[in-house]
Amino acid sequence: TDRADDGEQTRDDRRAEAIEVLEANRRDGYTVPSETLYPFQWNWDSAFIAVGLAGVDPAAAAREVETLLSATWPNGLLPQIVFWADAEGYFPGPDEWDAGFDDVETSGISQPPVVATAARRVYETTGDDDFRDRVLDPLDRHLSWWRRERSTDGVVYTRHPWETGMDDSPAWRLPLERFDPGDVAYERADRKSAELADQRPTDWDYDRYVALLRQGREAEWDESVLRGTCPFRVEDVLTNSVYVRACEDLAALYASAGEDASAERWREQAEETREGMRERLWSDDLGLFVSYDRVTDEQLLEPTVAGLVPVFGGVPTAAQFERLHETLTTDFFAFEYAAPSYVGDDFAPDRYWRGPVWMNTNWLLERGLRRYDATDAADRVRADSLALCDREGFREYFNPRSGAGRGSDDFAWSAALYLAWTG
Ligand code: 9WN
Repeated sequence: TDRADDGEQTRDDRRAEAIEVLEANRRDGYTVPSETLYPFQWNWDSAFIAVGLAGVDPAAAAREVETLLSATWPNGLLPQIVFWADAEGYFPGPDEWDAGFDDVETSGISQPPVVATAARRVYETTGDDDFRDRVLDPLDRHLSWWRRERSTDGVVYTRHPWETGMDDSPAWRLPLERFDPGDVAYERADRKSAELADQRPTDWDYDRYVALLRQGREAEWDESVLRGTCPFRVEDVLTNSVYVRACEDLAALYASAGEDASAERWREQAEETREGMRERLWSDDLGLFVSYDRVTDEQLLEPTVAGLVPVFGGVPTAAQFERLHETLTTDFFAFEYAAPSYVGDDFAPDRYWRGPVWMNTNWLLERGLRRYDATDAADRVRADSLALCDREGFREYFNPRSGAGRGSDDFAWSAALYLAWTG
């Protein structure tokens, strides 16, 4: 029992540290992902942060969600970054993006809409009907934007690797190889040290990120133009999984408000996207879901953790889940710590989305596994996640072999999801 007490003590200490990290990173109504690397409000970061805060400081969680939603563009795009205040040391900043509306400066792309799941969690923790009634409209406008501007048959596409949240995923290599970024002049501000350079995307990738950004700016972020001209149009499997879940969560919020017709409409939307994913995003060869290139009409056959995340939206059929579970336990449980972001030939255990374990994808995966009653697998993902943070602190990502912490420290969503898992 001494041992168990020690364990609990460590956990309590870590929870207190997690709360400190979130408080230190808090600004006026929102939380920055990392004070050193990402000094603005990020879309899906804020959503994960609100999920964690819901159990310890629901008022702050509600504010996090509402501050983010207040940056929804008139057309319904919810930006990847909101530049509420000036900050040094990040490229590309507001001038480079030249996007937003009124006096709200933002980037010109979005990110996976975890915000609907966060809003539902805040609502279910607080029971605050006023909060629910305030978020329904912006959530509806945002999820409608994905459907209207970014899909033809319910499966949504992304038009920038940053929009997927998994910037340098090996799955984007083929689509990025296809176009010539030309001579792009810019200065990176995301590598704070020589050591960090090996843990961040390469210059080859960055040239293409910046070229895509400048093409979007040139088109004044007009979706109807970019739909035809943007060279990177990818149906990202993670974004779609999160989108399905977002539609379900919005439906649940509508149902609790007694708006049954709207609830039904969003449940149908979730099902339409699920069906499209089962058909076009499933690879029988890999036993995994994959992303799909809209430009060349082909699957991007790379084994990334994103391909497991459809469980979060209840996407896999029973037969698909059986295969998926096998792939998970064989390939993604093959390292000391689950679940690496990528397990293919270019596996790079320290570099960003090319191998390291991230807390947010682990959380999406763990929640989804529970949905399929895969308790052992879910328990392993949770236990590994907690062990990594217990050992290394709230790092941005972790080497799946050694467990060593990588990227930023005091990283907000790692702290927040630790709270969500241990609350
Ligand atoms: C660009 C903030 C964000 C995360 C992304 C992660 C990283 C940004 C960057 O940091 O991306 O959005 O500058 O590398 O890839 O998932 O939201 O934490």
